[in-house]
Amino acid sequence: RIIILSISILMINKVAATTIGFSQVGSESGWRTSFSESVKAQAQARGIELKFSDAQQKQENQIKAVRSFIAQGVDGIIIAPVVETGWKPVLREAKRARIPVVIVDRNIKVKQQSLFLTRIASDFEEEGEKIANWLMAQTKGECAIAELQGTVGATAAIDRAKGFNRVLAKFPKSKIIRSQTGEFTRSKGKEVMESFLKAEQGGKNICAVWAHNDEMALGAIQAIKEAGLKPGTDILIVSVDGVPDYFKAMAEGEANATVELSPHLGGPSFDAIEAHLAGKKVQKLISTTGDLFTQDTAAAEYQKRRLQ
Ligand code: GZL
Repeated sequence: RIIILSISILMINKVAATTIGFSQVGSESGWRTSFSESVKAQAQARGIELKFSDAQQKQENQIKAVRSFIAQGVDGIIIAPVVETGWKPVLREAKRARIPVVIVDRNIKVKQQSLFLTRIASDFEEEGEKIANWLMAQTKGECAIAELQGTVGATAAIDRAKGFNRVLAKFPKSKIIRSQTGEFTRSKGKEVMESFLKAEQGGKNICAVWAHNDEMALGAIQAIKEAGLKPGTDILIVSVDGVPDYFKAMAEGEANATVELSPHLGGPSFDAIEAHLAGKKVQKLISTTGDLFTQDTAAAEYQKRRLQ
C-alpha cells in the first residue's frame, strides 16, 4: 500500500510541475548568454521543466520551436523575439491551443494584444537617453559620433536609437557622422569600426563610439587599439548591457560608460505564467530599468560580476 501511495504522490507532483517552452534568440552576446543561464537557473529552482531552443538569430527557427512547444502541449511559452514582425500566425496557433505566451526583452508588432499574455522588458528608449545625456555632459554638447547599431528590425536597436537621437537633437554641435549595424556581435562591431576609422582619417574626426550593446563596443575597442589610438581617451566609448568584459574595459580606461540591462527576465516570466494558470489577471507590460555605470566604480563592479 505504501508503494502505491508513493507512486500516486509522485504522479500528483508530475502533474503539478509546469512545463514551459522558451524560444531564445541565440547566443550572440554576453548579455544573451547571461539571460539564458538566468532563465535556466530560475526554472531549476522552481521545479519547472524548461524546453529551451536557441534559434541562432533566425526567426524561422523561433517559429519552428514555438510550433513544437504547441504540439507538445506545454503549459506556457516564453518568446524572446529576434525581430518585431512576422509573429501573428504562430501566436494565433498558440492562442487556439490555449497556451499563454510571454514576450521577453525585444517587442513584437501585433495589433491584437490578446495574442500574448504580457511583455517583460527594459525601457530601451530610456537606455538610449541615459547614455546620450552622459556623453553630452562629458563633451559639453560637442561630439562627432560613430554609431554601431544593433540587429536591423530589433526593438533594442530601434528604440535605443530613438532615445539617443531625442537627446542629441538638443545639441546642435553634436551629430552622428557614421552609422551601420554591427548585428550586436563583437566580430561585426570590430569590422564596422575598422571601416569607420578608414573613412574618417584614421579616427581623427571621431569623438565617440555609441554602440547599441557592449559586445560591439568591445569589438570597436579592438579596432581602435589596432589603429594605434587609445579607446576611452582619444575616442570615448559608450554602450548598453553592462556585461563583465565591459566593466573590465572601463576599469582599464578603455571604455567610458554603459547602462546595465538586467538579464534576470526568467523569474518575472514564470511568475506571469503561474499567475495566469491560477486564474489571476496579469498586466500587459512589466518593465525593468538599469543604472548607468562609469569608470569610477568599474573595478569594484567587475569583481562582483566576474564571479557570478
Ligand atoms: C536588448 C537585447 C539585446 C542586447 C544585446 O534587450 O535584445 O540583444 O542588448 C543582445 O546584447 O544581442
